[in-house]
Formats: sequence, structure tokens, C-alpha cells
Amino acid sequence: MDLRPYLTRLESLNEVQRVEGADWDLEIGALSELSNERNGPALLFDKIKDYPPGYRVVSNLIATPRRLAITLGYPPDIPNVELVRGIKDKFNNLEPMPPTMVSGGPVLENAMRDDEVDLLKFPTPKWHEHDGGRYIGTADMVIMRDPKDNWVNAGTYRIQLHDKDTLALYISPGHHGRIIREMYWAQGKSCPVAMVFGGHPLPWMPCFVTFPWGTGEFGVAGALLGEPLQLVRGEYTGLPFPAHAEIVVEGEAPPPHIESRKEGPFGEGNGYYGSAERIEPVVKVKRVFFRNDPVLCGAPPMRPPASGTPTFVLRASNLWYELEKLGIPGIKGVWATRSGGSRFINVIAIEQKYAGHAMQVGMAAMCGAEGAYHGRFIIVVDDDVDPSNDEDVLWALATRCDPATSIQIVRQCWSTPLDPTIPPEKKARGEFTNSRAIMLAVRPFHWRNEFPRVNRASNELREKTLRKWKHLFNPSPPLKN
Ligand SMILES: Cc1cc2nc3c(=O)[nH]c(=O)nc-3n(C[C@H](O)[C@H](O)[C@H](O)COP(=O)(O)O)c2cc1C
Ligand SMILES: [Mn+2]
Repeated sequence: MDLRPYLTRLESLNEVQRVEGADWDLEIGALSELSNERNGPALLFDKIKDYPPGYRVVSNLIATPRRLAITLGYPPDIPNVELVRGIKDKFNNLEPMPPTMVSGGPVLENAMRDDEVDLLKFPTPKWHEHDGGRYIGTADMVIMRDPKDNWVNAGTYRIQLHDKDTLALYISPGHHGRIIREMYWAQGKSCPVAMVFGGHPLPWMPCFVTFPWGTGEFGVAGALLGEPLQLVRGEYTGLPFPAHAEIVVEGEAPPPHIESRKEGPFGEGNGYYGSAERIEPVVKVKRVFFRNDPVLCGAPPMRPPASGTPTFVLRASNLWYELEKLGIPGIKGVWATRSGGSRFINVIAIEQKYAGHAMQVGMAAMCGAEGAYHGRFIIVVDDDVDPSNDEDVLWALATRCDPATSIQIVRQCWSTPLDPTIPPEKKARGEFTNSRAIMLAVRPFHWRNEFPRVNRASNELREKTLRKWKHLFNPSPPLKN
């Protein structure tokens, strides 16, 4: 549950690159994007411009399927679809493990109280050129207690740095933190909040994966860690936060009529500034706790296929789970393409079992809580196609999908204000809907046996040829069909 040994381990696997002398103003953001576009390592920035050595930022911690696999205990080279299958099974069989309260921890090594609070002490990046400010919270945990039922929620919501003791907290409608915050405001009270800006990625993961209302994400974190997460009680709010966190703040969100400020714009995961600049509530910070030489964690959204967070793998896992729960047979693999910003292009590979099976899968993929929200294209392929290989999927689309007969359009589906294709006048009336295309890139079931044979060398011929001629290939090309 401690970030430091985890970073040492990543470093021994060549999965961390140290960078010295970068500027918090756009350079850390641009380097994170350039690196992730190349599937590069996590970046650990030190000696950041204007900041003392030791005040670090790490970005892209689990941004590649490879580092996500390492973090969750899978082999680093596990094929994408096997990773998605593993996460689907793991996350849906978790027995929450309640956290334990401890009396101290590394996070309490340094403190700033009341007038001492100065968040400018940390090298918060300005991530993208047209961002409205610096965002201290991207790979964060926002911790709040339900005032009625007393359980503790932890969610990842973006956090802008307004000034030395004021933050903006942007939470979308329906998300748990927003519901809880409004419960306090309805009683005319400020909402107590603790926020974590860095730590081990395992306890962070449940904070950006959706769990039902009432499920404490800290219990899920314990299940992922295999031991109870250690928490300390904040002296200002009484809220619990991880004892091994890097930087934690405590404060309160006053009702919006008392104080609100402009938030955004912020570069979002679709690749646009979709939610623009709006008036949003703030958080007044009263306490800051941080470790010696703190590491601020960042997971900046990026224009796809780049991404600071592995949301594409998690979307695919949830979608697969939903299809499985419906009892649909023959699902062999699910993927959410990185280019589709994880949501807009979903691919499902099936072993066709009956006429209409492929269309059943396409329709089902638009219906569950995960699959229905914020989608656009659903591509169904046969199981000789790796759904996580974009080039193979495009080949299947190019050769097995007849536009006139294999594409179905469904209108008025569930989208979001972030969807860049919704025209301004429709957005103004709150009509956040879009259309979906189900694209069947499968051999038509009833004449699949007469469909022309594929001319790619068989696995057997490939293996035999490569064994004999392996000196010609460096690195060796893929073996599997
Ligand atoms: C990097 C990143 C940034 C996110 N930013 C926001 C955000 O600004 N606002 C928001 O409501 N959700 C955001 N999300 C999505 C939520 O974290 C996600 O929906 C989560 O399930 C919310 O937790 P909750 O279900 O406890 O509300 C973000 C997710 C990631 C991975
Ligand atoms: Mn929650």
C-alpha cells in the first residue's frame, strides 16, 4: 500500500523513467503525452522548475496494459484479452475487506494548518495548453462520508488549484461524491472532504471504477491488496485517509451560494475540452499532510489513443461481465479501443452459435449500465480476430461487413454533455443523446462455411518456418492467428 517500494519495483522492470528539470507549466503534461503515445514508461519528475529537489510528480503510473497487469499481479506480457478476462473475473468476485484504523503513518510526517496552508508548495502541473489552470487532482481520491448512513465513499474527480488554500472539485451528476455533497448542503452545512493526491495505485483503482452506492471503495482496496488498507483519522474532518498516502488535504466544500468559482476548461479523455468553463463549487483547505519528498501522482486525460488511465481495459472488462450476466454464449473477447477514448468503439469477438447471435451481442452491448453509457460504435467480429488489435479489427470490418446489410443504427441513446458530436442547440436543451451503430464484421452465419478461406499462414506453418529461419526476424513477429 506504499507507493515507494512499488516505484522501486517498477524501476527494476524498466517501467519508470526519471526526468529532471522539466517545467510544471505544460512540459510535464506534454512529456506525459509524448511518452504514452509510444507506450512508454511511467515518468518520475524531480528537480521540477521553481521547486526544490525531492518535490516530485509521477505520471502515467498504470497507463499501459503492461503496467496495469504488473500492478494487479498478472504476467507483464499477458495478452490484452486475457487481462480483460482476468480483471472481469477478479473485480466481480471481490469480497470487500474492511480497512483498519492506525494511529499514524508516513503521510503525517509534515503538516500545514490553517494560515500555514499553501498548496503552491507542490509542483502541480498545468497539463494541457488550453486548460483553465493547474490540476492537482487527476489520480486522486476524494473522500466523503454519507451523513445519513455513515459509510465512506472515495471517488476520482478532477481538482483544479485556484489558490493556496482553495480548490475546485468537479463532480458529474449521479456520481456519489456529488450526491453526498448535496446532502450536507440541503441541511445548510458545508461538506467535509479529504483528498489524496498520490499513493500506491491499487487503493486508487476502486476510486475510478464504478461500484454501487453504499460500497466503501476502501473495502474494495483491501480486497485488491489482500490485506486491510491502513487508514488514519484526519484531525480536522474526522475522515479516514490512507496512512501511506503521499499528500492529503482536509477541508470543506461550502454551499455553492456561499462560494463558487469558474472551473475549467480541462482537456478530457475524449480528446476535447467538452465541458468548457463553468461556475462550480469550491473546497476550502484547512489541513495539509504530506510525506518527506512527496510524490504527486498524475493521470492526465489525453487525446486518444494516448491516455493517462487504463479506462479502456476496465470498460472492456465491465462490458464483458454485463454480456456474461445476460447468459449470452460464445463471447471470446471484449475490447474498448484506445482510439475510441475507451467508450466510443467497443469490439466483441464471438464464436457464432446460431443465426442472429451476432446481432443479439451487438444489441446487448448497448444495454447494460457500462455498455449503454456514452457509446457510439459496436463492432462484432469472429473469434479468429483479436478484438484488441485495431488493425485486425479494421481488416474484419473491411472484409466481413457489408454496409447495406451489416450495419444497424439506433437513435436517442444515453450520452453525456462531454460528447463532442451533440450540436450546441441540442446541448442547450439538455438533450444529451446520440446514435449507435452496430456493425457486424462477422462471416454471415447461414453461409459461413462457404465464406472464402483466409490466406494467412497457419500457426503450424508459422512456427515451423520461424524455428528454421529465426535469425531473419528480430524481434520475432507474432505467432498466433
Ligand atoms: C483520470 C480520471 C478523471 C476523472 N475525472 C472525473 C471528474 O472530474 N468528475 C467526475 O465526476 N468523474 C470523473 N472520473 C470518473 C469517476 O472517477 C468514476 O465515475 C468513479 O466511479 C466515480 O466514483 P463514485 O462512483 O464513487 O462517484 C474520472 C476518472 C478518471 C480515471
Ligand atoms: Mn462510490
